[in-house]
Amino acid sequence: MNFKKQWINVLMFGLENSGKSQLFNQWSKHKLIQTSPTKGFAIGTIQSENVSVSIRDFGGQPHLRKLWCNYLQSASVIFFVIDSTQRDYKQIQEAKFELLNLLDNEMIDQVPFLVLFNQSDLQNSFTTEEIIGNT
Ligand SMILES: Nc1nc2c(ncn2[C@@H]2O[C@H](COP(=O)(O)OP(=O)(O)OP(=O)(O)O)[C@@H](O)[C@H]2O)c(=O)[nH]1
Ligand SMILES: [Mg+2]
Repeated sequence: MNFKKQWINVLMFGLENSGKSQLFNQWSKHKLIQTSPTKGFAIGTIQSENVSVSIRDFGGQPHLRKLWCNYLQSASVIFFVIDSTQRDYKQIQEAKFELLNLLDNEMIDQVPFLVLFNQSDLQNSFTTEEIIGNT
């Protein structure tokens, strides 16, 4: 049978240090590499016979966040990564602000949107319920 190849564009957003690049490296390069803050975005592709998944890992520093909206039009799926060790209430509020800001954009009304709570291996991490309950 001759299947047409499917193309999927995954966009990864989230505040700086939430762990986007670490996840990106594991998915696209299958290894743990020491990361440094992402400037702009990195791009990687995972290929299978019928599907090609392109992953864009965006920088999350404040001055880079305004660039995110320029790429929403191409999104098939959006991942929003949150550092679940953030004990600082302000940081969680900031993540919530950016997440709601994205969800407000009608360009992604029909786009699946996954929120990933990361760094949960660390002892001082909140549970998902605690984060949702506190914001
Ligand atoms: N323990 C632990 N550390 C993590 C995890 N994910 C990321 N880190 C560490 O957190 C730091 C920041 O990770 P990055 O992946 O560079 O964060 P980022 O979201 O890409 O940051 P920006 O590129 O600035 O937006 C690094 O020192 C990572 O090694 C995790 O799941 N567990
Ligand atoms: Mg990064």
